[in-house]
Amino acid sequence: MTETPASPNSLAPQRFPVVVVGAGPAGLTVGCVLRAAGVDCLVLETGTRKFVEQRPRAGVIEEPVVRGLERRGLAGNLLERARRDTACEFRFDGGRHPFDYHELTGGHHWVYPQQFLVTDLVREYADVRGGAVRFGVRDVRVHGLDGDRPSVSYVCPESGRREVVVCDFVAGCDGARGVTRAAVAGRAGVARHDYGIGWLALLAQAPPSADRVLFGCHPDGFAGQMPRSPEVTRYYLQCPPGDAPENWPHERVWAELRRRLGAAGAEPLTEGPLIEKRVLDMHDYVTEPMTFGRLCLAGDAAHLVAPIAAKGLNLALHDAFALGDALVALLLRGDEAGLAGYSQARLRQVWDYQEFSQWLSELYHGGATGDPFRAGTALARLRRLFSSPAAAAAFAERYLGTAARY
Ligand code: RFL
Repeated sequence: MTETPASPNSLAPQRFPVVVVGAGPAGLTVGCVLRAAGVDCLVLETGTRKFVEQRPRAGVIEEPVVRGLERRGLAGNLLERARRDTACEFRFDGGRHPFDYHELTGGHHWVYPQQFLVTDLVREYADVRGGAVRFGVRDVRVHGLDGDRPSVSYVCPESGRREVVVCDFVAGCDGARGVTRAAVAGRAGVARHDYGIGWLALLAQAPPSADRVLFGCHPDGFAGQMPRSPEVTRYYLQCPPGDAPENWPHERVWAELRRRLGAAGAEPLTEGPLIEKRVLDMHDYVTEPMTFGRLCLAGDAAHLVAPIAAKGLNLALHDAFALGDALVALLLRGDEAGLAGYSQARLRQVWDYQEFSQWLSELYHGGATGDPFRAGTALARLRRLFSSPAAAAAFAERYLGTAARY
């Protein structure tokens, strides 16, 4: 546990019931839930407001998450502007295989770029609900998490001075590379899984090539298309882990996408300039438990699920609802049950989604392993989705996040 003493040049400590570290989707949602109940909190963020509002990442949001946002007054813009997706399409064996999950289950997905959601949440938290936030802070440290008066300190970007904030609880929402996860290293159990593959994550300045998510399961590697907005489309290409984006010039990217997403009767891809190009080494981790004394982790700070199943943002928001509600119950009503059960309850869904990600990974990538046995079983897994209604329904409820209560 980090126990750095506050530096001598700090001012008199500020005091907030909750300090939230990180202004991503998880942190801002926790902040909004707290502010709606009248609980004061301070959100600390290393990036600028512009940076967090413009960082493109996820885009596929589950219906139960959207309803959770709506119940907390956080879905106004999303419900007005987001697209509803009712089907996806697998491409394999040279053919198109549409999968209409709406027809099957009545359910749908929402497509709303993460940066739009973060922009909505920042505005709601800071401008509407009057929540305190400091952007651009440096060298954030957490102190005294095992006692009942933890604190968080940071270097103020304007004064260069270390400021100290004393609190009752720290919400660790600072993502995969944050300080709160690091603060419990050595104490937490960390389970990690490496897929041994990379994904070249691309954003193209171009309308979607198809009006639905495409999954290309090809012997040369997986390729995906995820519509984001009428102007911008996300694509993925499986590549070796650690590959360099420079190895993927414009022509090579589009040639591979054409090959791996190609299918009889498919419309040609709508090409455009590539405005983001980065390699993600696909891995997952889970930190157990998710609470340590007065520190509660949420979102990617607690667990990472590779973007294979588009679940990371969804899990982060599920965590944030549960953590925000639990903190409100404890701080306003002295009800400890929610916080006491937070970690165990959240980990059930986290593990369920990790397992789904592994299952889906084999379906996407098995055909490109060079191992004829894995290629055969991956193809069987794909075909079963289109031959067994029970298998199709099981996939749909996990894909849509409607599988079960956790
Ligand atoms: P975030 O979004 O990383 O936010 C953490 C915030 O903390 C700040 N920070 C700190 N602040 C204070 N002190 C420190 N020491 C700090 N260190 C960091 C950071 O600047 C940042 O603002 O975590 P959060 O809130 O847990 O949200 C998690 C999601 O962002 C993530 O799981 C998803 O983006 C994953 N993901 C997807 N998830 C989905 O559910 N559906 C998708 O379609 C989907 N697509 C994706 C994705 C992730 C991707 N990448 C880049 C990994 C597509 C991609 C390409």
